[in-house]
Amino acid sequence: MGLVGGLALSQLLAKGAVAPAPPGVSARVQELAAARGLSPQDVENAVATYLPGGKYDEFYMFSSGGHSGQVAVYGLPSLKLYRIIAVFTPEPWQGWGYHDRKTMEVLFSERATAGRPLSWGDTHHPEFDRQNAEYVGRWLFIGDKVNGRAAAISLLDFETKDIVKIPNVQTIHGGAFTTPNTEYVLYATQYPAPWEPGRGYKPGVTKVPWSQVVKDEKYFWEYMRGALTFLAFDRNTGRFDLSKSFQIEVPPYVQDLSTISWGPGDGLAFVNSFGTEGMFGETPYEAKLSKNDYDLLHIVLWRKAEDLCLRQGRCKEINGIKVLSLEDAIKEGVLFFVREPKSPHGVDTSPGGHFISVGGKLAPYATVYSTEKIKQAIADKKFEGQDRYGVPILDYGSVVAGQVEVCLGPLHTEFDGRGNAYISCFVENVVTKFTLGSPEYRGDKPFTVVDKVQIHYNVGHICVPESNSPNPAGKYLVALNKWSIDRFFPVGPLKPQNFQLIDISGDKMRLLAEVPVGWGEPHYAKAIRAEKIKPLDVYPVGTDPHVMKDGQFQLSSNAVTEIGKERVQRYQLPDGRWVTEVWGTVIRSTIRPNIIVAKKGDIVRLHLTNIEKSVDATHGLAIAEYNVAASLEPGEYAEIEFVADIPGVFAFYCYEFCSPLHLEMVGWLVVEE
Ligand code: CUK
Ligand code: CUA
Repeated sequence: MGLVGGLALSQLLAKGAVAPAPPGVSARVQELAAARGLSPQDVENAVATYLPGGKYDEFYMFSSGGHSGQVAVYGLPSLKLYRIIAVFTPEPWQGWGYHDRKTMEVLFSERATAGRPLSWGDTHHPEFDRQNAEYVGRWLFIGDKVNGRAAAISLLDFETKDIVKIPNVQTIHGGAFTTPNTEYVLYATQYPAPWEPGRGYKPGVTKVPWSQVVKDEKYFWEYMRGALTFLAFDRNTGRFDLSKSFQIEVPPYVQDLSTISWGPGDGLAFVNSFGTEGMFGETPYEAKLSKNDYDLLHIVLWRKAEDLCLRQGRCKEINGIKVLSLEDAIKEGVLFFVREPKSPHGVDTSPGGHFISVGGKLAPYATVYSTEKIKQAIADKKFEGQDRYGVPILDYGSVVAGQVEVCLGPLHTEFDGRGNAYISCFVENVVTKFTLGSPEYRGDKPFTVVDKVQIHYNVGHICVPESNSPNPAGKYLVALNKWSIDRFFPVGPLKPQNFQLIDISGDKMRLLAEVPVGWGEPHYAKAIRAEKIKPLDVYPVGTDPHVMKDGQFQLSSNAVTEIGKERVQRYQLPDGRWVTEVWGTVIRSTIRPNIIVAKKGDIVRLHLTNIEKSVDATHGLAIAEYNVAASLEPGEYAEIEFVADIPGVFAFYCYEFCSPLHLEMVGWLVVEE
């Protein structure tokens, strides 16, 4: 029994020192709380977020993993980590990139790497597919900042289906963001790249005066460019389609976050930028790139650009994608700018599509623009000037709906669907709640700060389920905090980041829970109502989950679906090399065949099918000395290929503990001289 000040709880209760437990809450709860030093608020928070086994969370949250190159899946409100999805970085638990041939293709093909030795990525902004701007939850898109790549993840089996290197860009950041019916996934450049006029950027090929472009202003402005890429995605095959995609050449400012609007803002895409001062010369950039009093928000009429590129043939194909030149983007009225607060890192569309909110980390306010006013200003040609390339700058006063002094270091805005906005404040360590204007907010305090909550520490992005869609579930907000400092068990100098869960259902925000992220780095997260995600439990036996037709996974003709039908064949290729090809099965607790004989130098190709139909009956294949790791979920077919380059006898085994005879699920690879 817990003691408080030397008295047992029952004695305290008897003395009236502790409030009696409410009906249904046992005195034992108070006893436990007292023993563990938990306040009544702690207990309330625990009850608000505790999720017993067998009960499911209300929301799925998908978080980027930064330089881990992966994506993670959490639940809200529990903040439980359910799994990590391998994307740009090999991952052996999922058999991702260790000789499973299809995963090797997704990761390392020419399509994914453009011939560069890339084996990791930097994931930043996950995004769902949409229909009528609402989130669907069948697909998740993400980008690789460091290598300018895009990836598509199926939310049927939570596996990456496609990685494509985006032509003409080196790094990207403002992506993935989807158009209202997933016609395109937008990826905006981060840092500009050397760009040959009319010939774009291609690593190792583009010829411009390299040293001058980073030293000399004149060359920099002439030969460096960014691009906004609208990648078409084919839901039937689960692949991006470059032939139906287009790109808009933009000035060499540093493009940052993006949003694509709907409703009154339909047809508009927005991209933050900073660094309008130019990334040339030896001045420390941190001093130089914030000299201007404002930065330039890009406004893109993407439907117009689509029409010019894909229907009117006005775009030139450069390195495999149709590109609308900067000159034509200006001439045709596709690209405009408007001033935005300094060092912006977030541009977000309100649920009704009426507003765009931008926070600039070096200005203490959020600027809220009206999408209707922006369209009107474009139609009326209300410009206050133009940039050095002639891109018109819209008249600021004509398009701003409100400017709210929110905090120090405002960054990213999310919405609750009740007329309120929430903005993270990196410098002040708070999340600030403020009201929007009419028609989305109906009260008498438009554009007013109404609440603040303290954050621990250095909050980057925030996540309200289904914010940035017409229908946010404004119940919770997760703060993705860069530093945790003293909040958790110390684990060495590399500290985990901190996810903090905030209840936003009432007038006042309430901090409910926090977890050390434990891996990373999460930059941005998107959450969705759980009922929208419909994951597969088992694959139909023989499914090749990397081949998709009409939006469905296909059965492989190489899958063996019955015990006894396994076979081996050895044959010579026209080029003289030999192949040992095996069609096998795995099921508790045998790998068939369990002896595989090849000759040194053979290409060994294993077609393995997990013929289990039970939920969770995953098997794996690990081969000693050969770096093979393949995970075979129930029903899954996989093709494993490697060259038997050293002779000997090598154990192979199932690496997923599957049954009492898991350790007996083993065999031998014999490689003869
Ligand atoms: S992100 Cu890293 S905190 Cu949008 Cu690339 Cu902001
Ligand atoms: Cu199959 Cu362990």
